[in-house]
Amino acid sequence: MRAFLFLVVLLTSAMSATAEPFTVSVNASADAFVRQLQPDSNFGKAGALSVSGYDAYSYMSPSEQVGRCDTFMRFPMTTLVATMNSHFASQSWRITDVTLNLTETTKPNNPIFSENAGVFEVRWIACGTWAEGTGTPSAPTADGVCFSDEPSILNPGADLTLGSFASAGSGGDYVAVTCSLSVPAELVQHVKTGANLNLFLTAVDSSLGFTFNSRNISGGNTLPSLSITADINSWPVEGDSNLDCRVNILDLIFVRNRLNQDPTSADNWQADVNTDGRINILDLIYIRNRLNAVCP
Ligand SMILES: [Ca+2]
Ligand SMILES: [Ca+2]
Ligand SMILES: [Ca+2]
Repeated sequence: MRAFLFLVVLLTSAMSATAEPFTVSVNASADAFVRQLQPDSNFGKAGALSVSGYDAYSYMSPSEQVGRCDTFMRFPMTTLVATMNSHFASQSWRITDVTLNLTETTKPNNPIFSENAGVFEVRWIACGTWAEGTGTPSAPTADGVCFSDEPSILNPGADLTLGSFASAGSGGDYVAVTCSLSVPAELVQHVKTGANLNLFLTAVDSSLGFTFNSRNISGGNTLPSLSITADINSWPVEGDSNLDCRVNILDLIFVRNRLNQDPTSADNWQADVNTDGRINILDLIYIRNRLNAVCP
């Protein structure tokens, strides 16, 4: 009997142990920069991407104004979500960190590129229909996204900023620029659907000249990637938002006090009991349908 009890304790502690955070990285499936001074040109096949401000000047030809350049990037989420689902054996996981990994290059091989320290913004955009195109700085095309498309792609009412980040602008070849993005509930929900994630990078500082590797760069250089880290959601019993092993009025109060808050912040994940990336009436209903449940 004593041995049996010991086994039960062992099993219980194994089941309640927190899973280790798990990270999956994906490379971009499309990327392209656009340039204000060549508003109808596409550069989707260039080996570099560029984010520069209006006052940026050419790295190779310092008297030549480069002007504003913005960058579009697309990351596929289908395989990432499948990998997470497989790793965590269910949909019951939460995203704790999203990082954009870029590699600055300080010897861009074309006068269209600039190199100067400054700050840029990373924005998640709702529009996913832009085309990468096949143009290069020496042979621009019209078969993909270009600067004049921006008004039809960007949507201030739906796009969300994910933070601002600094580029050093110098310091040698191939400097890693790691952008730890904010993770709003809308982003979590979007990623979990497996839909592509589309990002837009634009200068905050007008003198910024940030040139970095695109997915098209050759020679074994580091490609742009997005890393997503997730952890398992672990309730002792389904609907037990305050983790006290019983589903009751206290769990409803716990959720009510966090309604519409960001589920990735602090212990708010506990309130998203139906794991859909939002804290709302559906979580209250989820708990109501499980009232009086207790830990097994
Ligand atoms: Ca590209
Ligand atoms: Ca409870
Ligand atoms: Ca929810």
